[in-house]
Amino acid sequence: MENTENIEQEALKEADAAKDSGALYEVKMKFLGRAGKVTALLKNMRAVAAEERPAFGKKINDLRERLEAKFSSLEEKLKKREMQEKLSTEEIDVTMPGRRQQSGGLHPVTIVKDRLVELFSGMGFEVFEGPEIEDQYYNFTALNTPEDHPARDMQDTFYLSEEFLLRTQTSAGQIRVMQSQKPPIKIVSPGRVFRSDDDATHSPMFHQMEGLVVDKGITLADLYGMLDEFAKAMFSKDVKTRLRPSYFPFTEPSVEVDVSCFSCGGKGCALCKGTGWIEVLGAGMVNRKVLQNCNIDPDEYSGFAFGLGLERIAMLKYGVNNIKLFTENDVRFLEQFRDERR
Ligand code: 2U9
Repeated sequence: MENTENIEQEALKEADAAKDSGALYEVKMKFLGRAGKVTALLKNMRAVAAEERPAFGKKINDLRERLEAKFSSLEEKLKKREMQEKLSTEEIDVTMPGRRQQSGGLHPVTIVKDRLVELFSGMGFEVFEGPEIEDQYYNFTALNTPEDHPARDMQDTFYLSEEFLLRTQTSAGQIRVMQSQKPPIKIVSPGRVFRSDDDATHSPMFHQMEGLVVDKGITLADLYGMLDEFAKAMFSKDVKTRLRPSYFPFTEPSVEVDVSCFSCGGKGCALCKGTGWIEVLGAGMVNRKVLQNCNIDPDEYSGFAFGLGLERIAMLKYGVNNIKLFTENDVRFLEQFRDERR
């Protein structure tokens, strides 16, 4: 009983001496906390004679209530004082320059992709994105690439197993569309492709966009007209387009597509290496064998296809001289495209 009075005096004294709400909290814990002195008294109940226990218990509970009331009134006072102190010492300098909100921007390859999707959607193409992991059949066999073609070589293609590989061209996915849909087919496929290739203009991962049109009566003239529209919209309305003969297993005839140099207008400069022309993509009429592989009768239907590298287009459009810049993600490079829209 005596002990409780001493403890009360001690608690009141220490509480009054607390300089701030933090110190007060410490005092409160010292007495009322789980390991506090008042709590310890309750734990000592056993040492008290049975007939005195009710009176003793009440005494401690009363003490606890008195102390709690004391602590909360002191706490309120201290907190109020602390808030006033804070308000009178802290100040806001409204003349300070604001922190600039750094806004992000789109990656140049995304900008080119979006622009192309917009352009081809406007011409009635649908977007189809196939899987990045393909098998030999879709990536090569269906596209008329012979068993011994160098493109199939381990040195050029990343194999995951004997059968599965990382697609080297998005046309692999377009085969699936041809097998599951009847013509007319009019699709573009943007996406990542992978080739074991590595220098200033080639990267083991890059982005392509391939297009495919299959219907009755499609000719090379349709391809040429469409490509000419594409080149004018993508580079400049003054550019001219020309086709050169080429070879791809999946198209016959195959062409390489040049645009007149949009930097010098065709007179010859560093960008076009003095030739006046810049190669931008490959294309051709879908090989009869590819149509047959997809159960499309080549005597009834014909089609054209084209493929372009998004990094290549971005390099030409924005004057980028190394393809690695697109994957390094150096902010000093990327921020130059922040306000670029197309
Ligand atoms: C199907 C059949 C044929 C797509 C085509 C090219 C020509 C071409 C290159 C451009 C730069 C690849 O990324 S690159 O290295 N592509 O030259 N691509 S024809 O032909 C197809 C597409 C789909 C069913």
